[in-house]
Amino acid sequence: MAFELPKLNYAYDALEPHIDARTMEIHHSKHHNGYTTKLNAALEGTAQENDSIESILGSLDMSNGAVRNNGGGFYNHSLFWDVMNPNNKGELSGELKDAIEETFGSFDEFKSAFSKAAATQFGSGWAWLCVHKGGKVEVCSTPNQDNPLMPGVSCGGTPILGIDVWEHAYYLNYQNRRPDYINAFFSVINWNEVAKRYAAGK
Ligand code: MN3
Repeated sequence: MAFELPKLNYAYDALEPHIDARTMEIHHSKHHNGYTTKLNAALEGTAQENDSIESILGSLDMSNGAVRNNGGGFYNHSLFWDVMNPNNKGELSGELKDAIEETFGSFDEFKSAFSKAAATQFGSGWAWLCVHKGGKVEVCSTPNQDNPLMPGVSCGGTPILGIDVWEHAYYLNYQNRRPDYINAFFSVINWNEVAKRYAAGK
């Protein structure tokens, strides 16, 4: 069964002024759609074409560039849309808050570590908050469309929060000011969704 471009749970302009509507529209309908289409083409007729994306990435042959790039792109963007919320109603609380404070000392120190990972990822890539079995959290970054589910990539574990730092994610609104985009991202994080992913992945 082919993968489908997931629908957003909000309108393209719902994250303004933090992320502009034009960026969201191109990012979702062009970039994410392209990864989805190319992933399906790469999987068609292979033994993995009915597997879950998590299973495909977890057992990935890293020399398979088509599945690595497009499977990563499909998964990463699907997560990215879900961990944002225009209403920003969720608050960091409960066991995820405890885990973040245990690892980083405070929310502000976590924000600093995550922002630094995102700002210093050279070129295109992603920064992540991941959970390991047992509940410990970790921040890391990956180049291109790699992610921590892939064998031997960065911090491992299950990504529960991610920010796209490819220029296509922010250039229209922020040009070269990646740190401003990263800071704005913190205004639209859907902590309820991140907590749900933490509970499932710990
Ligand atoms: Mn992108």
